[in-house]
Amino acid sequence: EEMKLPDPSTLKDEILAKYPPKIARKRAKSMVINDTKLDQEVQSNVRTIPGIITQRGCTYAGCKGVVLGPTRDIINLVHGPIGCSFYAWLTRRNQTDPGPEGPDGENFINYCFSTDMQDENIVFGGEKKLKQAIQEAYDIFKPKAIGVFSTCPVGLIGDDVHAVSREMKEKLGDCNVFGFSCEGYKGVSQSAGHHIANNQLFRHVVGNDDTKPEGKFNINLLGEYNIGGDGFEIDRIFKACGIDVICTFSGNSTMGAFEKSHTADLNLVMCHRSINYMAEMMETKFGIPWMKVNFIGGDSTAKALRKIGEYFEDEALQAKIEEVIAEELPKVEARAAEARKRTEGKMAMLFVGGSRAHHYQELFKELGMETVSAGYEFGHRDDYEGRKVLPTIKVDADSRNIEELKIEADPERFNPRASEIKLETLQEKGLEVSDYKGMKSDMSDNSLIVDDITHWETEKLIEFYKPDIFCAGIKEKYVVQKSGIPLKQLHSYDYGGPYAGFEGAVNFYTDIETMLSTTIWKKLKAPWLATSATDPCICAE
Ligand code: CFN
Ligand code: HCA
Repeated sequence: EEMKLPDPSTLKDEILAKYPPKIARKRAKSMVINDTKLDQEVQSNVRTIPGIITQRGCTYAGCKGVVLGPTRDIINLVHGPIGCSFYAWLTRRNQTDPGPEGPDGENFINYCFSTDMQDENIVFGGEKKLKQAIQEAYDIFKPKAIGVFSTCPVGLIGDDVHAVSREMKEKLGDCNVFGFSCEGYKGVSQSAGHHIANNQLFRHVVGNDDTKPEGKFNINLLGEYNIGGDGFEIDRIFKACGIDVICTFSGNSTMGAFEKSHTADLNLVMCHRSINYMAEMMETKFGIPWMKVNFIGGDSTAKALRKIGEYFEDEALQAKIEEVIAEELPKVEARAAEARKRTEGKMAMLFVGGSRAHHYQELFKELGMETVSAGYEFGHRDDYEGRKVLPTIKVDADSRNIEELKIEADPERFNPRASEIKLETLQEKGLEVSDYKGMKSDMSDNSLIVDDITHWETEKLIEFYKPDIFCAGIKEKYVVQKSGIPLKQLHSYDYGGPYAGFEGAVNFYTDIETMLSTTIWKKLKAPWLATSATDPCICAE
């Protein structure tokens, strides 16, 4: 049954009271006490207030780390000081397999490529060093492609990574070299980096190979990055259903798969925030419709599969999908029922990225848990309020600095099946085509939605709700645990996973059940609560 949530108005007032008035006015708009009956606006995608501790990352992280990072046969060359590369090296847990060529196939994921800019390059320019680095990477690895990623200093000194890339592409002949103006400071968060990555991938790669696929039901999975092996689990399910994945954007992906991705019949969008741009551009140019899906949670996975079955209007496929669901879902439900003995009625808070703070509420629901408060680091209004708000967004902070590609239809290369199935027909069937329901409508009344949560707000929320589990990232983990609350990382999964699909749900239930069954964090005393230097950090009972 529904849990009745406490009214957090006094909490909100207390939080805002500590800020200078101008800042309080700004933060107030990013903190919304949910009333599902109202069309409330959640301020988002605006600049973080300088001086405030934010969870956010930078534009370079969103472009290089998130979108291009998981592609295994491109060399991602970072033009910048070594720290930008080193501190982003393999931290995101995007997994790869050796691919059909076996262990000798190209996989550069384990490497760290950087121009290692020095003071001298800042003063006299770094283009020469960049050319040398591209040449060196090419000579050693002979890759199909090299992507060049700009870090903050590159934008400040004006190195032209696009001109250098064009020149080197010409010179090398058989290597696709292209650049990204994804300087860290460029947007208000990593979100700007997603947009830049999508634009360049669309411009330089998608559509380069017209080879027709052999499968019967051909899809792309957009916005799935194979963190902790999520993509492998989803692939396993697709395979069991007889659905062919042309390309995943971009978990365990290859340049070859991106090049052919426009031959698919349907785009499935998992993380809308990072990749809606690609879905829109592919629909305009190649006529491929897209649907929002969610493979986090047993029921969501079943629902997504049924949506695909309906799209293809094929009885044999639909029967196969039902068979797979009948085989897999009972195991998931059984594990949830068992775990619920320890999780039922507990409280969760989720402050993560631009989609997981929403998607993972589903898994907590299946565990009988209530999400009392949640928010994105860098979501936009549509991620909270649904796509209906898009036309009313006046200034999209991200897009001010981002080139808008003028995409035109290419009727010659429209996928016949994709363009045959009219969007209106799908909408008539009630399929959420090109439609996206945000976080807000899925949350309870009186839950507190907080965008780009600050450190101060995190502390106050924990004090007020005393949640049973807090979900965030590595920067939050230890601070939260020192206040006695277990923290589940929903970025890296704390070395666990997969959490997507049917097997992923089972893994998640077990991990959460385990975390909620220990009292160790409550026994901790935070160092800042110690009464003397010799006061132990573990309270003896
Ligand atoms: S894998 Fe994705 S699912 S791509 Fe995005 S919005 Fe980040 S890296 Mo961290 S875990 Fe996170 Fe999402 Fe999409 Fe990951 S919630 S913050 S930029 N994200
Ligand atoms: C990023 C990547 C990140 C960081 C995770 C974290 C990821 O934002 O640059 O803060 O723990 O998922 O690896 O979101």
